[in-house]
Amino acid sequence: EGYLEDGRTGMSPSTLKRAFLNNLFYVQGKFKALATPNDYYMALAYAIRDRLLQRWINTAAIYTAQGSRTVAYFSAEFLMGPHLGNNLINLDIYKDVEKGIAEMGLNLGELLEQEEEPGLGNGGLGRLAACYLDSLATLEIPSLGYGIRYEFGIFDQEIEDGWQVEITDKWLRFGNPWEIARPEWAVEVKLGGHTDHYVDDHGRYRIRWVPDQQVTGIPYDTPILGCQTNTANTLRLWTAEAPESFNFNAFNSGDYLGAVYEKVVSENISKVLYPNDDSSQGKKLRLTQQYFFVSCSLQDMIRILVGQELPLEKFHEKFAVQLNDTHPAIAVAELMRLLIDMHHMSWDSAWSITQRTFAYTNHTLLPEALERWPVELFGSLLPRHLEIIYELNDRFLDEVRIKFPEDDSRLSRMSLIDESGERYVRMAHLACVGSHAINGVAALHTELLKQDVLYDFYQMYPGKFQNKTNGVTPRRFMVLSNPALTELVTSKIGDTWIKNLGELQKLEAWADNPEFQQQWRQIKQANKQELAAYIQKHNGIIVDPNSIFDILAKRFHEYKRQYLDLLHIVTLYNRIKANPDIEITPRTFIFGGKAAPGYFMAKLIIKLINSVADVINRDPDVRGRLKVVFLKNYNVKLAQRIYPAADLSEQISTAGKEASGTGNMKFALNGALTIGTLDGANVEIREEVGAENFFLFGLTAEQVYAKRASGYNPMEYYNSNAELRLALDRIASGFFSHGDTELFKPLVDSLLHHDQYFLLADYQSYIDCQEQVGLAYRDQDRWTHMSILNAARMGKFSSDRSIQDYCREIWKVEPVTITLEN
Ligand code: 26W
Repeated sequence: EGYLEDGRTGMSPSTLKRAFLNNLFYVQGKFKALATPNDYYMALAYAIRDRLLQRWINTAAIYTAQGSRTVAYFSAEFLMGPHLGNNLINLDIYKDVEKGIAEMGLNLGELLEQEEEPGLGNGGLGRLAACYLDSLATLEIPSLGYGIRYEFGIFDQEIEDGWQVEITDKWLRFGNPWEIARPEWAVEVKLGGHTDHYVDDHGRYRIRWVPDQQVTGIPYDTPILGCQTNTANTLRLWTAEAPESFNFNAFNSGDYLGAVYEKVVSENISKVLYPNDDSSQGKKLRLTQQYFFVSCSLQDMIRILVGQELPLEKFHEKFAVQLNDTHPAIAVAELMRLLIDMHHMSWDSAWSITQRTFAYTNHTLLPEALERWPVELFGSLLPRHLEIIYELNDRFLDEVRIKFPEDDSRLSRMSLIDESGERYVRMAHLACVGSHAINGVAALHTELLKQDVLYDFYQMYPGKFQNKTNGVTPRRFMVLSNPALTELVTSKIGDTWIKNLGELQKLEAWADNPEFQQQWRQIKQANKQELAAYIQKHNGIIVDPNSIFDILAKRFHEYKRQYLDLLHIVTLYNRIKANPDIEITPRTFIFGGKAAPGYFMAKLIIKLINSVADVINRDPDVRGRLKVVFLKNYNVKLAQRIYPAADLSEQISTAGKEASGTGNMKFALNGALTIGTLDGANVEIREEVGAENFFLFGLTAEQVYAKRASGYNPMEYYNSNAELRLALDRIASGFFSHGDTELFKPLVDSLLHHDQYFLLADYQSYIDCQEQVGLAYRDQDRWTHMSILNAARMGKFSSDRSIQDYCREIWKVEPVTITLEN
């Protein structure tokens, strides 16, 4: 009594309230009559940031004092989503804050809406990195995320006349309360120029890189708080600036504009995220971005090592570096350069350290997404690295020759340099050679890597290959986004499932309990109503919360087959037109996702969805039984609204194409049933939930390969399947395009003449399976039973499980407990 909690660390409701009002006055310079929603958001964010700082500083102090072994997660993308709500959950003060905010006449939900999300990623790969940071902190693993602080993240998607329009994402416009700049830890990065071979003062042969440009990397740190622990790790993102002094000469000689131009060129490096998640286009700026953040990060790690008075020979003992796809794979050559040229280590010692430092995760089987850089371009930006890669390649190919004598075609297949036409540096090969572990992101994907994409490397180094099935964080994708379901679950099995998702299995005991079933249904219904309100507000479409919410939300790509979903919709519509009284389970089809700005076919599919929606939603014959909705600007914020409201999760990629998928896990965790192919992690989801609780259709990966090999002819399916023919003819006829028969011709033709992704081969199986979905939904008890079992059996797909596997089998790193000294 009479004791006043510290205003910056105290967690009682009254202290939090005082901190909030203090910030409103002294940080935002406002009082309630003048405050905007953003002022309130900022005031709360700064109050929460203070609580994070206390944990962050204690964490850093303990890691430094103990010299802890540390994971460095290198990723060109971190798709974090809004921080405030997640931090409230992980601090375990969400409810208290919600109440305190309400007592001041405000609404926490509205404040949370203010946060501009850091969309520093394209999709699955970037979001996976964010889930992994959450799990690393929750599991108390010393770790750093290293990446790029893009000034503009993934574009905002607008829809105009049914077409996608891209708008720059100015996420830093109102400031970012979650980051702290650390200019005192800036590093210099060289670019371009040439190398210089010389003999030093001690008569030793040395190589010097003489660059023609230099940029400064400034680190910006964001604390990453674990759930119900004091651990707060760091996400360190680099911004590129012109070095203070670099063009001082030009400046002094009167070339003011020249000097300013240099500054602009430097700052371009961290300006914008490349919005492609499908093809590698060999753009020099992209390689510059990759090299920039990798060089900054490795130099930063050497600074940390030296600061802890550890010798460079211990680099791999101090750090485990994970390469998130090949985007940071240049790190293999950069660490070699730093150790050899800058720190005078021998080649063999440097190589041993390098290989023991890195591990590589592959995220894609699409050949067009494998990164390769024209040798010319590569050498003009990184002349020294090209020399190092040539030397690595000579030594590597000697190893291959010893293991596989007299096999020239193998040598050319495995070479770090593709010499079949124009010469390229193959980044996946560099990553494989420079790493001690290589992993795929789902069991099937890892098998396909071993049998196909990385077959030669598997033969060469079978011991390097491992599987690490992806996972998602239940904190953001359940506790934060689905509070009602969280409360129901906790009321039955306690709350330890939040950090130990396997415990959800205890829900199985309730799967047939009528009262529990009813509560489960009511929550889904309420979540659907909320999404329905969002749809009405943003699309002006009224949807029926009693209909099946059938949702496909992910990046647009032909292999993900949004178009197949559309063929089902058009088929149902055709049935209604042919027989208006037909019995049909009412459905609301919801789509969300962005297309790469240069991906014509993906953008045309978005246009087709919106065109079909315009017709179906208006047609009185449909009598509201079908609705089609395209939600614009699918991002983490919107995803958090979508998963809790889904009945049916569409995971319909061509088997053998989707490496894992992670949305599939988030939907099922929130009680959606999956209709899906045997692709990526769907295979394992089905294994876990049981075949009887999963709607399976389509060819297997093996059948797809066999069909391709024996000559696939989509026209045969068109000719022999009347409903399919009718659906395609409707689209081709201009029915959905005001009579324009040209607009969607590229889409129809691509199916009839190529159908690279086997939509027509899978069409009938999909339609039949959807029929089963409709029937199952009519039996609400059965559906609810399946829904409960789906959620109850998601334990495997927590990112905590994934991270534990990485820690034990790749990183060999242990937790460090953080205590709060003050
Ligand atoms: C070079 C252009 C480029 C950019 C990004 C090519 C490829 C990518 C990523 C690898 C695309 C991506 O996000 N892949 C997804 O990674 C997820 C996390 O492992 C998987 O769940 C998805 O199946 C995979 O498509």
